[in-house]
Amino acid sequence: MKKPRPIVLKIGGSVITDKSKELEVRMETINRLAEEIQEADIRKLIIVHGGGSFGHPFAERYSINEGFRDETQKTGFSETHHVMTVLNGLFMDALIWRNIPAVSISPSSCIMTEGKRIKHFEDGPLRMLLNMGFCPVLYGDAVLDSKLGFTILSGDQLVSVLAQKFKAESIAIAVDVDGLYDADPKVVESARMFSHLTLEEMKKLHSKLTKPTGCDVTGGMFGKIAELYPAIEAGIPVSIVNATKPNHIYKVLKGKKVKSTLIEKE
Ligand code: IP8
Repeated sequence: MKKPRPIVLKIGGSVITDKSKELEVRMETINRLAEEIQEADIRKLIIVHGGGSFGHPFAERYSINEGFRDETQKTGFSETHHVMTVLNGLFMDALIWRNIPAVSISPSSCIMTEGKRIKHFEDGPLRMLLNMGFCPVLYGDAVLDSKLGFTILSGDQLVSVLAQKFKAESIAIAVDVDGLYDADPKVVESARMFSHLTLEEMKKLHSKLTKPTGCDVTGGMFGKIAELYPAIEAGIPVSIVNATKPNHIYKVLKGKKVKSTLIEKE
């Protein structure tokens, strides 16, 4: 029997937190998503979540993304990592109380970047967890960088690397809009949503995509998609789906039809 390939699910910070208020969690959404994940009962699932109103305001306050420049940033690095563990803890609670064998993996303890790109990844424990049927959960984090001292690793770069490393079957990106639009649907009423795009079409569209709104040090939707190109190039399809709507995550995990944008190599 063929070994099942994992699905990588990224849950955007704008879904599980309220980005207009610092450290504001959307606990109801977290609980509903945990229920949908439990219901879907995926054999191999890796979850990554974003920083939202936890990681981003702290990363910005202390310029963590720009690297180590002065001593005062050090507690900022600690705070940024710490608030991410707090958000992660809330998410882990919701998963584990629903009997999902989820195990949190802190990127700052197993990943180092070089010039903001993942260079070292101690992936042995993650690999074994996955093979044993656990559900590893990672998140965007403050990490050490061999050139810059430290930086911010976005959940999206992580998703792309994980999907390629573990030969994922697919990637699901959970956001707070219905998919990819030719303009920001929260600003432009007539914005048109794409239900299917090839990588080529995607690249052409690139410059028109929504720029980040609010506080997001890793580039919002624009940065997200660019990070996924290598994974799409490797043949891994990406679905962008609205996780603020009930059952959308359940459906995308089960491969059922749901309003979303599918991006494929060809
Ligand atoms: O929300 C960034 O992760 P993202 C995490 O996936 C931090 O871009 C610490 C700002």
